[in-house]
Amino acid sequence: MSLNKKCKISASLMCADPYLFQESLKTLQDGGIDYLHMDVMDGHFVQNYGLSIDFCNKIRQHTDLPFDFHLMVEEPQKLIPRLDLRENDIVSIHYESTYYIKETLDLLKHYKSKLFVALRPETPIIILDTILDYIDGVNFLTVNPGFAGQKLVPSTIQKARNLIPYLKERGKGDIDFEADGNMSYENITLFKEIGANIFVLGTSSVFNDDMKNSIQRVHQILKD
Ligand code: S6P
Ligand code: MG
Repeated sequence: MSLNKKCKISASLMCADPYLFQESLKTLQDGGIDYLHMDVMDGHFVQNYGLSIDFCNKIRQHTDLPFDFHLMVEEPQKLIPRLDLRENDIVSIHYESTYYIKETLDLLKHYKSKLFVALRPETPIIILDTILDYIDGVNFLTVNPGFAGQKLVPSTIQKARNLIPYLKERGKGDIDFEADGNMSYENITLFKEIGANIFVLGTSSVFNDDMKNSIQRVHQILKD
């Protein structure tokens, strides 16, 4: 099922080889990706550390691509003012990461970036009820947040199938549906068919020895 939205690619920079970073960034840009996905972690909300804020802000100097921040941190409202946010960026926060969800969404509105709420595999869709009017999209995690290279949690397939009617019934069928985690060519095809329109690409598809051709292969899948 398609929501007739243009499909977009968000490349997960935590999957880049640090040694080849400059080259990989150029390949991604030349390959026509839409966003740079920045996984920011604090070692508490998830048991890992991702890209640092200073690192993300520094990358701004080397690209005009919009950023797609995925904040896997407790109390994201404390960190948001330190991000170099731009108008076309996406920022995802997890529902469970703060008691101040509405205040955090209000804070983000001030920066004019797109506001997404991230759903872990176990987080029920119904939690969106009270915040649907404030968000531009859902970052739908198909793996447990925190690590690249995981396998898709099977129950997320039915959950994704439930998301589209849930949104449409509430008049929100036009908000973005981002699929994040184990987006292999097969899973991109499946989630496109389900209705996702932004695809986070990591080790499962483009971060390999042949990034250029892998990106083209994803473009081909998304345009069919
Ligand atoms: C996981 C994170 C993701 C990963 C992505 C990596 O916590 O939110 O954005 O970077 O899943 O891709 P892959 O293909 O290795 O799962
Ligand atoms: Mg992510």
